[in-house]
Amino acid sequence: MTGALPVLYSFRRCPYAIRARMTLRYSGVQVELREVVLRDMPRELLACSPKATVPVLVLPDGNVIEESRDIMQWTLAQHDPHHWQPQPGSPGAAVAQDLITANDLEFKPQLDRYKYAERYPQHSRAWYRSQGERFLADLEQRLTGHAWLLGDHISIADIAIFPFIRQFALVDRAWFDAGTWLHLRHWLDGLLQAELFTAVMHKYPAWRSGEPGSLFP
Ligand SMILES: N[C@@H](CCC(=O)N[C@@H](CS)C(=O)NCC(=O)O)C(=O)O
Repeated sequence: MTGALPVLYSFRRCPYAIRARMTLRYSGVQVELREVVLRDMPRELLACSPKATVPVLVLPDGNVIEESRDIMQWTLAQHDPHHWQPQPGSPGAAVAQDLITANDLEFKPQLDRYKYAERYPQHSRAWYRSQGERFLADLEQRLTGHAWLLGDHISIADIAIFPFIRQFALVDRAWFDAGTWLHLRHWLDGLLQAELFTAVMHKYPAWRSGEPGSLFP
């Protein structure tokens, strides 16, 4: 493995890591992928990112990008062939930022409580689900009459949010399929079937210290 590549510490099923890998694959920026075990984070990762979450991107110059959203931004700044990134200062740019923030700060905690309701006995699973449904309703409205969240063009917002909607739907797919999320379901299923997603879900062996990682994409 060449030492000149950025190193991506990743975990296959982590939604934050999925959106980072999808963006890297789209942009064609090559990295050395190191698949981690969450409960046994490698010391190399902890040395450069003590907060101990994935994904983390370590650049060849030693800079460390510790947030998946920043990894997406950095990657698109390298190469963005189909303009996932809205024009800076455009209304689309503001909407994308707001949607991703709502996803990360409001919807993700609701998703966790819905998914792991037994750990949060204050409310029922259905109650936590109803909290998350408000975000689904917003997305459904945006997708009514448009293929993508910002309009007729796929963007960073679709990819940043998709892995979390996937998880939400997976908690009880029968419930999700029976709901009124016609356009959201279509959007989700399209992305689930896209090569961009299926390819980044390839299973890599857990990385071991001192061994080369895997070339990605
Ligand atoms: N804000 C971070 C969140 C990353 C995150 O929470 N990743 C989870 C996995 S999905 C993690 O590494 N958790 C550490 C653990 O469970 O020990 C980002 O966007 O990258």
